[in-house]
Amino acid sequence: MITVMTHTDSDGIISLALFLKKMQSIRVRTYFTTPVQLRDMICQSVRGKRSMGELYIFDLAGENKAIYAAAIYDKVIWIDHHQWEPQHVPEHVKVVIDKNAKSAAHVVADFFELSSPLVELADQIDTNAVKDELAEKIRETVGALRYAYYGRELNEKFKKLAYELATEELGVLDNYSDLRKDYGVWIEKLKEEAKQKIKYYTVENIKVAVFEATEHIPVYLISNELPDDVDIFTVIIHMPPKERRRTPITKLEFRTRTDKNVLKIAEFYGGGGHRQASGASVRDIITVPELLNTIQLIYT
Ligand SMILES: [Mn+2]
Repeated sequence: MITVMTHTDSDGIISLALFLKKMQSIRVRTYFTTPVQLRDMICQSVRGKRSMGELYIFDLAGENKAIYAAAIYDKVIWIDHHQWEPQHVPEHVKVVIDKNAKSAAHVVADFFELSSPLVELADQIDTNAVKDELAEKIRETVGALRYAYYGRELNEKFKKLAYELATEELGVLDNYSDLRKDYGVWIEKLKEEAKQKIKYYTVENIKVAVFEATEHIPVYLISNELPDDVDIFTVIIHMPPKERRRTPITKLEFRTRTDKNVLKIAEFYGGGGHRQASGASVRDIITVPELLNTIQLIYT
């Protein structure tokens, strides 16, 4: 049995689609996850299993413990384009990182020697430089699914989309147009809210914009509307506590409009990503004054 763990975003889904194309759409166990949840997910995925089989990981930055966890599988192929350095990699684990690649999908295609129109679309989406209508459709479909579903159901929807994309008959995206319409209405409201709620600060010479939210939002949509001189755009998402989780969790997303290296601040908070787009998940409440202090500490 083949297990795939991939990122819950367009790049992760396209990476999976390319892999499925290579494997001629055989059935695989699929998990959509984030770098923060990856290690737990690997551990959960092997519970009660006698034979592990192969594990493929796409578009997810890792760390040593996640590599050790993954190594319980018989063979591991881990393909990524985030900035991280694997250490102590066992022989049966192959980690391929191209941090200059615009998308993980690109690295997946290179690794499996595939050529596909999906690669260019993933590159556009993952670098927030969408030009083709198809790329926009994929990005919006993924956003719309995430808006309409959650948990196991969302996983099933993402998986279905990946199998559909694997056929490269991109007309299937039209089946999602009603869903995208509903999503569009929500997006417009969100943009309005952002306009009113975003606060601007200046830390020494650094221009900072902050948006505080209480649910996951498509960060690029708001970032794209910001003035060109915003050095650091932070979305602080205060996740509501769950019954089984008493510690508050704050999700942080960082973007820049001026090429400021926002990977640095994500790493400070234990996260990662890219120089121009990064994020972290913190088991604490992060306040705006605290964030501004951190920016001063790191960048001045
Ligand atoms: Mn990516």
